[in-house]
Amino acid sequence: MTTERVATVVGDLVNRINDAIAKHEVTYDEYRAAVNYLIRVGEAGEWPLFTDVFFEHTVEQLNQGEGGTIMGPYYVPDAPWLERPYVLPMREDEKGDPLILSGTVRSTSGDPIPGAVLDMWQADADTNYSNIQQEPPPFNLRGKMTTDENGEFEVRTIVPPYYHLPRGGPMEELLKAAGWHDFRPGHLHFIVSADGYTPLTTQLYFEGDRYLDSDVASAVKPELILTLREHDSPEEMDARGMTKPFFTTSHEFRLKPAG
Ligand code: MBD
Ligand code: FE
Repeated sequence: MTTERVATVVGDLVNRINDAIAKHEVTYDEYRAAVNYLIRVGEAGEWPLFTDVFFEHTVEQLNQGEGGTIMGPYYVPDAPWLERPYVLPMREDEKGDPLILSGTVRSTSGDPIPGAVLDMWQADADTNYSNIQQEPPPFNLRGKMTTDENGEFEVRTIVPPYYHLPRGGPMEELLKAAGWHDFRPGHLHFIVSADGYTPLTTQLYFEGDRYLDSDVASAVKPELILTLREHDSPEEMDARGMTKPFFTTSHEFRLKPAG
């Protein structure tokens, strides 16, 4: 970043914070509480959470636009490459309704993209992310896969129920102090990439989720909402080798040519 860019953006940010302080006649006690709070956000390692919840959506809108949304704080590189038929790594007794997500990766002009990479991650049914929270084993519900010669993929996982941010730290403290909830709709995260295309970071949500219209991270877009079909007949379960009722849905990802 150039000196001019830093001075322009940071200067504007500082002015706007000073304006808010003046407008609301912030007291010394409030100022000191705020400074102490910001220090604790850092000590708790919650800066990625804090910034992604409050600000990433604006950066994302400016830089990705339609079909994308925020990455959030819990992406981990080096997730395992999966083998077909794709199943996200999970515990034998993984909680949650089984989900089979199928779909296609296409260019924005509509051509299917064979060999596109989907790097996928999600929380478990208790809102824990592997490699972040203690409970799930490493790389649980994280994996990489590719599209076939028709640009298609299919992966089995679980439907993540609606989600709350990690609790017990400064983020929860602030949301409670403001009387705001800490929920996001249930979601699946993806980075979709292919040679010659700009990688797409996005998330998929589920129709009917109670937090679609009030995501604490402001990251829901209508084109990212999946419709689930339930399959609960013995015939359907047999055909898919499933031992309990499951859901299916599909989605089309669109990548912009690089450049
Ligand atoms: C998440 O899981 C998430 O996806 C976002 C955007 C913010 C906090 C936690
Ligand atoms: Fe998430």
